Amino acid sequence: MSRLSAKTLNSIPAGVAVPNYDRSTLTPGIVHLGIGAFHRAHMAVYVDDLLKDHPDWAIVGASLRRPDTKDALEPQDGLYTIAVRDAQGTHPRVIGSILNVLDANTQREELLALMADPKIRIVSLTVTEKGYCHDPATGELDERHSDIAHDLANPTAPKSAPGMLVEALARRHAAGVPPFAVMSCDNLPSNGETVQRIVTRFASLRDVMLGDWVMQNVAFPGTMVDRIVPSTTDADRDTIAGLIGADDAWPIMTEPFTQWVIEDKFPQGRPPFETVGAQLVEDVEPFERMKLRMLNGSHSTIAYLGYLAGHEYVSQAIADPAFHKLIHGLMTEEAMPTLDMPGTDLGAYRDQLLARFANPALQHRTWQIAMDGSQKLPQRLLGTIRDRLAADQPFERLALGVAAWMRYVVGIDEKGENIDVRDPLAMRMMAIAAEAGDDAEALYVGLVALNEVFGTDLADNQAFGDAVVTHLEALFDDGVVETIKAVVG
Ligand code: CS2
Repeated sequence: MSRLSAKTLNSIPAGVAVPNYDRSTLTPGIVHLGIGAFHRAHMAVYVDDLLKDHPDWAIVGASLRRPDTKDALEPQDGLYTIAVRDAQGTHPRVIGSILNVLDANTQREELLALMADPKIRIVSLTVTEKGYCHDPATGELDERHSDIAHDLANPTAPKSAPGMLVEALARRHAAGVPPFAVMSCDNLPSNGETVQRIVTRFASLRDVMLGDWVMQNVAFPGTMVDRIVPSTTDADRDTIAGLIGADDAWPIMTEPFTQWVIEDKFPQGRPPFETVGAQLVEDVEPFERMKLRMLNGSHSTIAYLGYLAGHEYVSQAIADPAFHKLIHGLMTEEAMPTLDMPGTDLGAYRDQLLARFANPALQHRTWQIAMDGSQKLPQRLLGTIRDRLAADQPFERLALGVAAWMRYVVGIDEKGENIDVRDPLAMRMMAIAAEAGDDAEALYVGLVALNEVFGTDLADNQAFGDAVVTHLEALFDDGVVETIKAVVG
């Protein structure tokens, strides 16, 4: 079978949508750092929808860590398939908005030169939470991070996302080119402001004047991004080859739902995202908070408990009535009261989330969501818990989510099998767990002392400690299934 590429595009069967524009007329307006599955299922699709009338907004992607996406897409001229999965089947479409992918490690100069080019007006990012090299509890740059130390010592040859952004901005500043807007599409709280704080701090550490210039001149629009995108498997590749009649080394499987809320702050212009379904708003924060606390808070809770209960996929966990009741309660009783969203029917939002989690065609691994918990917990569960504590309201289900994370990072499941815990703090957490053994209190005390996750306020909070330790003891003594049953009654 031939490979998907510009040459083979016209032999794709009718019925599979392909780019509705002439790719040879495209020019890049966006550089995207972190060209993973999420970007290709989300922003790249919105851009694909508008290139016909706005060909100067195509994307050049960059991989900062592994060149695997570049290796997959290069022989395909940047083309790839996205397949929407629902109960009716798998619906493929070929996306053409990514012109090419640069590997930041081997093509750093080329990438920085492009980022410094006036035709690039937006640099967007999906580098995951840990890619910002920050302290998740405070949202400040982690100045002791090894990549940050490297980039401060070698500012013109950076490897971190903040280092790349600042070097490109410094080059623009020196050349009198107005700055690009920096648009984070990651699940960070107040992602625009958070990235502004991190990038400005990094720039000031390089040079105080540069820091001031970044502070005064660079726009950091916030966004709320939403689409569930499981990792692609070999079976998915086979399915896609069957549907499009060509091999695609890296198709993306996703759900029908997609949402993008963007703060309208683009001094150098932007594509008309509102014409292709995005919501442009003045203040994105309430949307982000809703999504992080409702969707992602539930997701992480399902991931840890679900994995420990032997569920490979989110849909399997949520099909269990006890899980369903727990997550319904977590959202309704504990997350929704902390949100201020006039005009939004939060009950309908919750029901839609429960239905999305239940999509059996999606095959979203609990293990995938469980990754990088130390970077995710603060904005998904801990902020909500802080608000509940401040209002003197119960937070039992949220505390169970935190306890499940603590149980998970021990690295051994209920059958005694090893768990492949992926997390930047994995080594430290495993050491804490080894020390604690099966003593729930000791495990809690060790983990809660991770200030970059819990801050000092939660570590010192008796009510928080009591709630988490009680659940942790139940998880060790009775197992996940019984613990959930006890909570949902
Ligand atoms: C998930 C998210 O992997 C995870 O941590 O919770 O990637 C989630 O699927 C997206 O935020 C949905 O928009």
